[in-house]
Amino acid sequence: MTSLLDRYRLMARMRAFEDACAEGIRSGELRGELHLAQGQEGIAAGMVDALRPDDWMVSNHRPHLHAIAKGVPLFPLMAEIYEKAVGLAGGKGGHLHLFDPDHRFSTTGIVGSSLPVALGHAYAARLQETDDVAIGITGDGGTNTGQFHETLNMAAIWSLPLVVLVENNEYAISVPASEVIAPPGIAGRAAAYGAWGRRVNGIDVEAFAAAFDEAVAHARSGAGPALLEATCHRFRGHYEGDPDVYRSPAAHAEMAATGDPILIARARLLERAEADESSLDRILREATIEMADLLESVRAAPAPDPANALTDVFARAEP
Ligand SMILES: Cc1ncc(C[n+]2csc(CCOP(=O)(O)OP(=O)(O)O)c2C)c(N)n1
Repeated sequence: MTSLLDRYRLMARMRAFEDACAEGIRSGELRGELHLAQGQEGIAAGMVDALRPDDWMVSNHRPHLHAIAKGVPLFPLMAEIYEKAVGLAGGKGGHLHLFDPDHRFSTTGIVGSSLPVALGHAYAARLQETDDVAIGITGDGGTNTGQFHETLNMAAIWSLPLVVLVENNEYAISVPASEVIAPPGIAGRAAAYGAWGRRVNGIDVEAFAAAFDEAVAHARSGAGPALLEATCHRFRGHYEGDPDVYRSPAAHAEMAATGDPILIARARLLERAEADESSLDRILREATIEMADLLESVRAAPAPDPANALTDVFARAEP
C-alpha cells in the first residue's frame, strides 16, 4: 500500500507539474484554455493502489493529474500540453486531447462524454474476458448530462466493470452544484441503477484511497458499476484566465486554509510523527525543481512541422 508520505510526494509533484503548465499561459506559449485541477490532488493521488496498467481511464477537460496517476510519462504529457512534436499526440491535441494507448489513458473535452467512452472499454473487457476495469471521470456538471444516466443504466444492465468517478468541486464553471443537483445528491443516484454508490471527502487522500479501492474492487468482481462522488475544491478559476467572480476572496482564503489536500496530509504526517517539517519542505522543493527541469526540456523540444498539418487527420482504412 502506498504510504501517506509517498502520496504527499505525489501530490506535491502533481501541484508543481500544473504550476509548470500555468507558466505557459503567463508567457503566451499556450494560447487555448488550460483547466488546472489544483486543489483536487487528493483524488488523483488516492487512485494509484487500485489501478492496474491494464485498466482503462477516460478523463475529462481537467485531465493532467489523472494522467499522472495512470502512469503516463511526464515528458510526453507536458510536451503535448505545450503542443510539441514529441508530445503524446505529436502536439496536435493539446491539453484537452491527451491520448496514450500504451497506458490506456484518454480524455475528451465534451462534458459528460468521458463516461460512454469508458463504458465501451468496460464492454470490451467483458467481451475479451479479462478482469480489467474502466474508470470514467467527470465533474459534477457532467452528471447532469444524459450520457451519465445512459452509461450507468447500460453498465448496470450488463454488470459491466465500470467505475464512474465524479469530482464534485462544487462548480460547473460558475454554476453551483447545490443549485442544479436534485436532493439525493450525485452518489444517491446510484440506487436508481442498483449500483454501488458512495460519497467521500476527496481532500482527504487516505479516505479517498480507501473508497476508491472499494469501488474498483466492486467493479472488478463482476458485480456491476460503482459510482464514487469525491468532494473537493477547485482552487483556480474554471480555466486560467477565468476572473472567478462567483467566489469571494474570503471563500478562496477559506479553501486554501482548510481545504488543501497537501496541507491536510502534511498535518497528519506531522501528527503521527511520520515526517518532520524539514523533510516535508524538502519534498516540496524537490518537486518544484523536478518540474522546472521538465519544463526546460519541454521548451527546448521542437514544435510540430507545419508540413505535417494534414497527416493524422483521417484514420487509414485497413486493407
Ligand atoms: C457538451 C458540452 N457542453 C458545454 C461545454 C463547455 N464546458 C466545458 S467545461 C464545462 C463545465 C464542466 O463542469 P464540471 O463537469 O463540473 O467539471 P469541472 O470543470 O468543475 O471540473 C462546460 C459547461 C463542453 N465542453 N461540452
